[in-house]
Amino acid sequence: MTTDPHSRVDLCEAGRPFRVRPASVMAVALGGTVPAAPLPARAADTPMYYLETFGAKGDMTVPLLWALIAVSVLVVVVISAMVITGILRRRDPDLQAGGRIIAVSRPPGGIGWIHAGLVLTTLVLIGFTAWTVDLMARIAAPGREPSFMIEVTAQQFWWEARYVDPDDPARSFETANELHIPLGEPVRIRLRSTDVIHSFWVPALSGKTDAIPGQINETWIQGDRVGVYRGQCTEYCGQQHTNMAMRMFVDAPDDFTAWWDAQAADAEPASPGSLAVAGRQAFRLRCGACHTVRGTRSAGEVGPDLTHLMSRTTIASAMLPNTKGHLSGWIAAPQALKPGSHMPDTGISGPELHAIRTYLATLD
Ligand code: HEC
Ligand SMILES: [Cu+2]
Repeated sequence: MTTDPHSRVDLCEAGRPFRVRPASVMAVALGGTVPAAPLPARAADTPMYYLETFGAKGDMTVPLLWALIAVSVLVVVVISAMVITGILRRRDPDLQAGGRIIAVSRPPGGIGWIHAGLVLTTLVLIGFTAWTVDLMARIAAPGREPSFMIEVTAQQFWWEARYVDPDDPARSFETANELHIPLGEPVRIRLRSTDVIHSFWVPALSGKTDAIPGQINETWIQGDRVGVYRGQCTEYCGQQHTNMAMRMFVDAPDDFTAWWDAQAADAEPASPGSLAVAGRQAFRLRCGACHTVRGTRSAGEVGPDLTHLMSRTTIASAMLPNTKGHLSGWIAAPQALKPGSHMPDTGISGPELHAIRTYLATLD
């Protein structure tokens, strides 16, 4: 069994073709912000595209990026023009005038160009160094203190996310691979890794921060447009590095609060006597050692928390859409879909699979 490439979650999210909006690119390059044209929800959906950003942190970084691109292009153009001019204006000296060999000589005055070039390059480099250092200081901390924190633990090959309510520990909860943040609010991200070095990156919102075993790295993120943004592990971490993606939802404040409330709740108990109850028992035996469903006796810590699995749009680190078919395929043969992932093929029977899937469908 192989993965059908068309069944994967589209890189461009929501099937939206990759598109640069020149007006916003210019505005950003000139140090401004993206014009806040009223856009329908999800219009900010972008693929792994970082030249246009939708969050305070990314917005601060992008002018430097454009300036570096502009200077690099300018250098290539100027150098190419000089080389071409030199070739066209070349005069072949007559090296053997009257049978005598004449040494090649350089016309005087050329050294001035070299000095000018050196001075100019040095000034430009110093300028960019100063800009970079200043920018790094400005993006080190958000403009105001974040109201909550997400503890993200990178694992081969998925993202564990623990939302921490600073005032009410009972409202803290765990989820995986699909993160939600409220519109226009800075959120602190505390990064850990349990195995190898990974790196957290949601290009349209902010730069990269490594997740290093034995170390805690902190960063922050902010989304200023409602939408879904793709994130990706950006430090090679093993066989399924490519499929270690994530989806970051920037929600309107009310939607975010509703999402948090739903996530913090335990799973609804399955109705007695239903197939879902049989499924829950099979799940506890087959899957409960690795997966938690809050409110049940399954409390494994190896894989993603599945308490509200159905609230997620994708599974297996944004690799597959969360549909009935993909979910069945994943449970039956994770190693065929994502070879090397840490979920083993459990060899369950057809009826067991049916019961477990029916049970999982109740976890919304
Ligand atoms: C040995 C531990 C282990 C066992 C047993 C196990 N899983 Fe998993 N499971 C994982 C890991 C690890 C992942 C993350 C895989 C990845 O994305 O790379 C995962 C991912 C999943 C996901 C996707 C979750 C998401 O949001 O991405 C589902 C659904 C799932 N498992 C269901 C099951 C079911 C049902 C069973 C029992 C038949 C089961 N698992 C047994 C470890 C396990
Ligand atoms: Cu990784």
